Amino acid sequence: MDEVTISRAITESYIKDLLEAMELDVAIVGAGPAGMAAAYYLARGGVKTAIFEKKLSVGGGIWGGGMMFNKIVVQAEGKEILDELGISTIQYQEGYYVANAVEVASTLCSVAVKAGARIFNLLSVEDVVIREADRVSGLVLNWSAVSTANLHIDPLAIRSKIVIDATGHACEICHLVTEKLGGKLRTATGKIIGEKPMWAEIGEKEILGNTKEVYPGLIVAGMAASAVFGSPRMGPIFGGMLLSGKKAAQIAMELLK
Ligand code: 48F
Repeated sequence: MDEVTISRAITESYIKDLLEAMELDVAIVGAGPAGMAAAYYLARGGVKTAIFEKKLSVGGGIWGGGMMFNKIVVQAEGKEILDELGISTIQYQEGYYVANAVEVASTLCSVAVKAGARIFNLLSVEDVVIREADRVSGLVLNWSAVSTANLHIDPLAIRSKIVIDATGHACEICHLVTEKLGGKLRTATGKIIGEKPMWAEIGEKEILGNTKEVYPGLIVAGMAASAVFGSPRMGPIFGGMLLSGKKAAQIAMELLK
């Protein structure tokens, strides 16, 4: 084995992937449950898609379950997605199904990649690209380590027909659009309304209605959708996140037609 050949193999194949991701149909920000579910359904539908995740690991809030008890709960509709992906669940009571958080995170990642989605970890989205009368048309990327080390290094950009904000509670892409661009979101106020305190039932009920194109070229999914539209948080019930990711994929596919 030759060290330089190993290094060339890694460098060339990574650069090839990155070059291919520079022109996407759908760019997803955040590899939590919503982002990975969206990536899976998009890639399965033949859409050229990639996720950009700022952390080392994918999975977002899945791994920790509820308060580090690494189990998650889904309702019947969410269980259908877990069944489809071959993830086992145990019925706790009627309508409450428990899954192993580690199995959920690793399987979601695996099915998305096997379906053809690319996942780039350690890359932070720090801005959006705007074109055609204020349409979100791409992302501005930098290594997460650059901001951690507070280095002054310019980013690179990719183009994408659609962007999905799946950044969770922080709804970072919607913040960029409103604060930096002064853009009006399709919410009651035109701004980010902000997440409400916990109410699992209402939070889960409202998340699908909140999953939509919130600005031209920008779809919001998962907890970001709840935060943007002012719905309650729901805690460690994850069915809504998976269903929201699936719906975001469907909306993106409609918009791409
Ligand atoms: O937080 P996260 O898991 O969002 P989600 O898919 O799911 C929410 C649940 O985990 C949980 C919940 C369930 O009821 O309330 O909180 O909506 O995943 C978001 C991912 O986005 C990444 C972040 O590291 C996380 O993995 N992320 C956030 N901002 C950026 C980003 C950014 N600017 N660039 C790249 N990745």
